[in-house]
Amino acid sequence: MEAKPRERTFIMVKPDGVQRGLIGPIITRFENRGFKMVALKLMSPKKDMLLEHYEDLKDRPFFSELVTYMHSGPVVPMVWEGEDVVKISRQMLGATNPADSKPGTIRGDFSIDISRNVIHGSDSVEAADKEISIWFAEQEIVNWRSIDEDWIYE
Ligand code: IDP
Ligand code: MG
Repeated sequence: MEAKPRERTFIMVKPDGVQRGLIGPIITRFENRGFKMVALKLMSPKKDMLLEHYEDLKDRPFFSELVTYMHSGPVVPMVWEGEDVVKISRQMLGATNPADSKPGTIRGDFSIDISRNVIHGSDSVEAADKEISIWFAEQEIVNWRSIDEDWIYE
């Protein structure tokens, strides 16, 4: 059955997260929180997609090493849906630098180095819309109603 889409965000397990077997644990956290997955795939990203995805950071000194890192292996892009999903996901990810990420956050539990911080999450609804359109075609996003919906939301 179809449902009216709630807010959406773009989440991606980075190459280190995939290599370290963290796809499952990361997905579990989003499922456990009550968010709904509406798109998922495993892929080797094209460099052009990474340049577009990280366009805002192109003048930063770490940009070329960031693109090399993100291009170093398969990634798992996803779209998750739910009330305030952008803001809550950022809290679940933790700070960009794992040294500042609180225990209990994904980066705070699974990473140490800022340039190997296992996961990406959109920082605003506008960024989410842009990022979703870079990584997914319209027909790859599935509009479905979860049976949990009536118990997660009032
Ligand atoms: P975010 O991923 O928490 O949104 P951004 O500032 O958007 O953080 O940076 C994007 C990604 O670039 C980070 O997740 C991290 O992988 C990388 N990055 C950010 N700052 C640094 C740095 O100072 N050195 C190396 N990599 C960095
Ligand atoms: Mg960012």
